[in-house]
Amino acid sequence: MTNSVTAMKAYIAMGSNVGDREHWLRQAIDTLDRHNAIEITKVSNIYETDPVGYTEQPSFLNMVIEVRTTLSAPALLLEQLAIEQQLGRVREVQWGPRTIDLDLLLYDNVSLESDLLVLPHPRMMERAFVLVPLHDVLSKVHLLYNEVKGIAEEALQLRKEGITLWTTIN
Ligand code: X6L
Ligand code: MG
Ligand code: MG
Repeated sequence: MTNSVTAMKAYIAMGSNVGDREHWLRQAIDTLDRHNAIEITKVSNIYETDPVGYTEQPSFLNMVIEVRTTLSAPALLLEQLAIEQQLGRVREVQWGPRTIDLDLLLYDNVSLESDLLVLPHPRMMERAFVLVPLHDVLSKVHLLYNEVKGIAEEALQLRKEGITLWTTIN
């Protein structure tokens, strides 16, 4: 019954490369924040990044948020998927353009591998578009902080994945 009473800290990566990208990011934040069991506690800068994986698509805006939630990790993931659908995400091409993508990176210090969800996110340490905004918001006492900081600072310096600061949300 742990998760029904205890708020857990989680980190969610967000990306958009269709239409008014900043609008979709703000809509996703607002929708998460309106959920009774989710509180937004930190919001990273927004970065513009070159598409990775499938490169023939528009550039992305990427950011990461920290939330506190009484939802379990699978329940939080389902909420993220619901928001992707509410904001008009249509899964056409794998790795293709999307109004909004919400990826659960970290949930407390949980490690898990189920068919639904793998935590920590298995590819997060390889992606500048995840690590640079994660470094903005990750708790300095988190087990991964020093590793994230080192990779993120170098990636931003080298403009890995074309990463550049887009804007800072209030
Ligand atoms: C080889 C093969 C090397 C595949 C990389 C990397 C595939 C990332 C998919 C890969 C490979 C992904 C975003 C993106 C996507 C995003 C930026 C993905 C899934 N999402 N590029 N590409 N931002 N900049 O949010 O992450 S598609
Ligand atoms: Mg993604
Ligand atoms: Mg995703």
